[in-house]
Amino acid sequence: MSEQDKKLNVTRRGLMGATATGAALAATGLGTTLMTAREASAAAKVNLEPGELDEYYGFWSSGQTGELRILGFPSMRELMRVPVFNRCSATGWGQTNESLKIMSDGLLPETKDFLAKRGMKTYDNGDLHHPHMSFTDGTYDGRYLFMNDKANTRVARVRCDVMKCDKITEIPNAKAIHGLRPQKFPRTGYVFANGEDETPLVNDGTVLDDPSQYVNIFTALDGDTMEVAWQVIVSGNLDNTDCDYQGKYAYSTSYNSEMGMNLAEMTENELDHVVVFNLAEIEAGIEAGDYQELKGVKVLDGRKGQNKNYTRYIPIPNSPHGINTAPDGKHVCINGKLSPTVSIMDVTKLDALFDSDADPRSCIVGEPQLGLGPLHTAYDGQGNAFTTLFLDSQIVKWNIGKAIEAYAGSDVDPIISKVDVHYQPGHNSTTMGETKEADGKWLISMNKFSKDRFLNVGPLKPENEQLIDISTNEMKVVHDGPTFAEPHDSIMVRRDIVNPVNIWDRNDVTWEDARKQAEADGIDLEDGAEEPIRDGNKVRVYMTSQAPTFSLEKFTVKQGDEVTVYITNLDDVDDVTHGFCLGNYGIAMEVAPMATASVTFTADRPGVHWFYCQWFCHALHMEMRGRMLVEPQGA
Ligand code: RUQ
Ligand code: CUA
Repeated sequence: MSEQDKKLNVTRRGLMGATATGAALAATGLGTTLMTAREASAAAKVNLEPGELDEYYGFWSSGQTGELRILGFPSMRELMRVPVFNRCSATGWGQTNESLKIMSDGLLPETKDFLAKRGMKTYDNGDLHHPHMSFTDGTYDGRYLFMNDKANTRVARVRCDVMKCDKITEIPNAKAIHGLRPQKFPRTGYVFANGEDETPLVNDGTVLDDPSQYVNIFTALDGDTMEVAWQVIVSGNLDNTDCDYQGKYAYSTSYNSEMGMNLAEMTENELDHVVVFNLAEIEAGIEAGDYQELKGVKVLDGRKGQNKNYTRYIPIPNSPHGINTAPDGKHVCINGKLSPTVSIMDVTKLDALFDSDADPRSCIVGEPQLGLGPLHTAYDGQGNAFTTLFLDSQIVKWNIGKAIEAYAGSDVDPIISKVDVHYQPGHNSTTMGETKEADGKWLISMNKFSKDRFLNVGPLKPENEQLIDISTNEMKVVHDGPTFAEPHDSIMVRRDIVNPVNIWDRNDVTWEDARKQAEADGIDLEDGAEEPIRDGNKVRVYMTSQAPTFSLEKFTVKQGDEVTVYITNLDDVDDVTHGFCLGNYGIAMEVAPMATASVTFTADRPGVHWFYCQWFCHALHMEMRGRMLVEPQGA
């Protein structure tokens, strides 16, 4: 425990300390009414003093905005936005050559063709639901973050050293990647990704109304290379996924075992299922050649009734949604959604399902009734679980051990307490809660509706994310945090695990292509070139930036030239980011300390065009500008 943690714990328990904190808050005008000791200590931790740092990094998804967000937690201050699937005006993500390479390299050839016909190199939208960090030995290791794109069936990776996306892979054969989790043990390893929408296996436009030809696909990527390792065909569509702490199994909820195409068909069955994937059996199946190759991927058949050892189907009440492995390494909560129950699966009983064809329900060891609309469960690492109740607008705290006793026949009540949240919670997360190091300090409830909680901003409302102190049995909402469209999920990572750099390493792979091109042109990126390099109608402009100047004050090209501007930022000082914005050409990008960035465009507007630095970098930032002359055709 750190010194700061010890102090906070003492404050929480000690009456003297609490009174002092309460008095201090009252004196600053924050405490207007009498605070309980516990309110005072929680409030003191949420309202950090100016300059004080948060205890946790929060990594937030942004749904249809398509970016990753970094928050300081528990203050809930937004620290950074990391563009991933979206086009970003500030950083040039989706326009610079470096970002376009990352966004397009991993697309399928058919997608590249499809987009090229629309004049695009990549999609510029995405739907990012689930950000998760890479693991080593059951806990976060600070290497990477992985995330899904439901809209365009992709998986992306963000490097935690520079907090930029470095790989995006489109998943073949599957449709709509939704649930996503990295392997926890021994390391990541695999990244598991669920296809939510079922389609005909060969989707060439000849099949619409024959459900027997529709399949759904579970995918494992290699987290190191971001290539698809293998896929398994399953029955029913896949919703959320997680995996165990032994490195043996992954499992996914499935809400449409009927393979229905409309609402009535999809919700017909009383029981849907969880699909359990046996990793060793799948690897052995590939070894033995028991797969078909589809779009370059080895695809195994794990459908119901195939009698293969790749999968098992465990019946679960109607339409389960979230699936969350507890830090005890043994229990997994499957959230009922349309059923008021959470089903507790014991992973140590899964071996028997595969070895001896035991009754699939034999691994369900508890099924407490918790309330209406259970969607996701988080943990405190002390045997308790926190489940969001979407329809009740509540979080319920309950005890896993007691729920198991109750299922076995004793009349204990597993429910400890409930707290109202505002309103309609989807995901919830606890600090370090999806690792074996869950610390039970904070819970965030990610509420889909905010209604009356904030000043009215028109018909489109923010969401509301509520911070809940879970240090005692009675949960306490201590902060409301509005967020824009539409974070689904979040993780809170202890700050000692995340260690980004302050300036780029000049040898970084991000601008490898730029470096190669410069070498071919006989130029050092760090020196720039005094004149544009002409190569037919291709023109390359090499500039450096050092506050408050660009190395070129002007350059000349011809109308119709394809121009590439390379900027290398020679300032190796924290925070001295420059930008390059070319007026009335729709061009803008970020160039962080010691980075190179480049952008290519056609100079089809003759005349003098100013370019300027678009990141406030210096007292003479406004003066950091220059001219591009485009000579008219024929001149
Ligand atoms: S899902 S609200 Cu896209 Cu994570 Cu459950
Ligand atoms: Cu450089 Cu502003």
